Amino acid sequence: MMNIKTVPTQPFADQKPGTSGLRKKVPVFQQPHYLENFVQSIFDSLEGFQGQTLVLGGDGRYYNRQAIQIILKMAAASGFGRVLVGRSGILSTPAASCVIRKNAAFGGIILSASHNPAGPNEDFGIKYNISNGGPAPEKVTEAIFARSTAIATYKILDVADVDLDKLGSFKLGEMNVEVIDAVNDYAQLMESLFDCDRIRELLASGHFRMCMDSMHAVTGPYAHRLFEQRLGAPLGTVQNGEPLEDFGGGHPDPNLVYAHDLVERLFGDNAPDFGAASDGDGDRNMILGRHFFVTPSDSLAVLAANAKLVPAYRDGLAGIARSMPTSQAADRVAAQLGIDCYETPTGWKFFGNLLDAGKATLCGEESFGTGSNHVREKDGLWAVLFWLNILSVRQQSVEQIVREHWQTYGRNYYSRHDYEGVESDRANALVTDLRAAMPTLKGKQFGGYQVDYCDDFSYTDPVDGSVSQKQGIRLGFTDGSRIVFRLSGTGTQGATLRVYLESYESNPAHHNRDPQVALRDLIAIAEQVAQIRQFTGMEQPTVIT
Ligand code: VG1
Ligand code: CO
Repeated sequence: MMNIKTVPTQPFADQKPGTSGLRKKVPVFQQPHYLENFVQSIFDSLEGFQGQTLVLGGDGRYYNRQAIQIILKMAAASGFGRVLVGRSGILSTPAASCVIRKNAAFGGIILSASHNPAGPNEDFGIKYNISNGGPAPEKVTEAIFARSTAIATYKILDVADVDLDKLGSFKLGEMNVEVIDAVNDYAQLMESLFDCDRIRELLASGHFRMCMDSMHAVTGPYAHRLFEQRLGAPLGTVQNGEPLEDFGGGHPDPNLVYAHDLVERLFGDNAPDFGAASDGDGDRNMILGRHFFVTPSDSLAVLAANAKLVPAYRDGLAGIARSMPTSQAADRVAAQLGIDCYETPTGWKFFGNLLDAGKATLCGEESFGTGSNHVREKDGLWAVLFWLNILSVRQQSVEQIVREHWQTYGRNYYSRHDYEGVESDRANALVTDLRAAMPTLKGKQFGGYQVDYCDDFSYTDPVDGSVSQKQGIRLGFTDGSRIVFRLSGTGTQGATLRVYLESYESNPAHHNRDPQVALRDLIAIAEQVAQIRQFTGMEQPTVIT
């Protein structure tokens, strides 16, 4: 006899998903009914899942296990036929996408706040992915939010917690739960895409040294299995490979600021040839060569230009897609290849339709995210393997490959300046003022730069025609340089202002500049136009990438 409880509840007003799901501090999620309300709102906005499969897993952060117990009991009460859950509740974001696709699941719930710090007073997050394995499109997230503002009850099975640490299946009410190996399907997929023999030769050669920093987040088990067990890299190649509930107290955001241990090694004496890091949930990546940093925007362009070296992309790319603030380096490769380049709003959910429709093969964001049509999420370890595949074929250093790329296509100098923890009112006031100034900026001269256009980016999805407005204020100059302003949609405290800066340099004699120097004039223009210091009360950005 199934014991389904119907629990009365009241709406919470703050369950609007952001760029990538709902993210809040753990104590917010721990409030009675908070998580349950959101999960029931997801289920209530879906149709036709009775008897179907749900995939469930997370990045292993604090509250992951408790949340999974709750969601399992709610899925059983709502009539799912089967839940595939990663052992110990672990699935990286790209692995969850892979498992959804491979098992033709109805959808998936991913528990993650990505790179945001984890722990009892840090961040937690939840998002829903649809049957293509990708983040729910805005239409769905809006329906979930609408439902969350009206919810009155949720259903949950009244049973004891289940054991998630043993592989195998069991019944929860009438629903099957299968505890699966979190790595298998994903590792198989990776091995089907790349030239593993060559990568193995490279890694086992003894001439090439690699260092992978999993930052005590979810990719540890994946990286150990792939690099050390399957591809022959020496033990110790993966560092910080044990996922911890608080990520070891760190901030698993793979960039020059937060991945400092790795950066020190790659820029130190006797540095390895190749370094990489991934984020909390495994969808981001940072690529380093010896004494060399690859900008994510450049990484996308280099992957695209070298895609034919990888078995999965040997027949060429259908197209490339990048988020609007991402540099235009990939556009130049697309032009050369004679393929389309799409410009989407920030967030991976906007790539799904392009990938499904076969319009794009590779996608990327400036925020250390790259991916392809192999899943419907950005994929950190995929990008690392892609680079290894290129390195193994070209037998050049990371730096040589990027420098040659710049010689061929020119260099897009790029940087993002983040102002974190700004008071929300002040950040909103900055944006309001900037919007008001927009009409006066076109044609204006700032030193050597003339404003070509100024707008608030609006995107019309070429597949389903849906429109997303106000996706970032763009200031484009006649020489192709750009400044973009937008507010983050993933933070949990105050507001984060992001300022994206880009300029183009065709002359190889000028490819050696520090981006902060090359972009100095644009940085000053951004300040002049948006009065960043005055509005934020900050003298400089909190993070520069
Ligand atoms: C940020 C990035 C965006 C990325 C998103 C989710 O969003 O800028 O490119 O898709 O995080 O990535 P925002 O709204 O804070 O700028 V993850 O790895 O945090 O899931
Ligand atoms: Co992430």
